[in-house]
Amino acid sequence: MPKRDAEHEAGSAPKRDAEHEAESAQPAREWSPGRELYLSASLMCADPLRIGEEIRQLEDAGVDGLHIDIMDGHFVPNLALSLDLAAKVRRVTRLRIDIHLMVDDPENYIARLIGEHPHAIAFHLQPHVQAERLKATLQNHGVKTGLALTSLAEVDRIAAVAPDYVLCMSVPPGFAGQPFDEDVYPLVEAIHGRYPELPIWVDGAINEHRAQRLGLCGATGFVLGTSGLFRADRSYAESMATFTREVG
Ligand code: S6P
Ligand code: MG
Repeated sequence: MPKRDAEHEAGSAPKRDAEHEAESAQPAREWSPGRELYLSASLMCADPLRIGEEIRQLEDAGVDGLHIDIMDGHFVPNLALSLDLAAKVRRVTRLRIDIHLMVDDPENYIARLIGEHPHAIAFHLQPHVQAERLKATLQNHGVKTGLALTSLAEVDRIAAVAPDYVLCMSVPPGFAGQPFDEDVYPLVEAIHGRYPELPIWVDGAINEHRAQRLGLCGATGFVLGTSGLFRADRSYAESMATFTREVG
């Protein structure tokens, strides 16, 4: 994928429509040239009846990875994609796979997913979760450790886990198609201020306008779902071209 460069510094932002005007005002800082942008397609938003074809189209459109949401119906009141599906997806694509666990017992899920060689697995920290052990398991298998965060109150968890990246939620975990939570802007800024080298990905209701502003706050990765990629008004290729032009 393209890297950010001087073309994308603050001030060269393209015009935006009124709906997004308030959100995209006042960038906090300029792009950091050379930091890799990661655009991952949220597979729970694809058509489950034609998932193989969907993956091929996403590959052709130029996504960097596939984001697989795994839920247990208890940590969040929903079920998304299965362990089985994650394994099968691995066999039909060379794209990076990043898994987002929204489960009570991430250790159990990590044990079952690790053999599929995902690129990364993110989990939400809970009192009973032994993050150090999970991280060691992931590291031993060459899988990046992601820490999922939902609010500023959770930023201190980063020091305890020392993850390879953080996954900042801009919607409450559990469902696609929810409204965007603007509190993610100060969350990303706070993390980037404290840990300037830590990759920050953002998940939930991401469109190109929000991604552009989040990029200025320090985010480098975006999970694309119904707001940015799986849309009726443009193809996957058009969406990716839009993100690359406005964010990349
Ligand atoms: C939510 C999940 C996300 C969604 C994504 C969908 O629990 O972790 O990865 O799949 O937010 O995108 P959108 O644009 O529909 O919110
Ligand atoms: Mg997710």
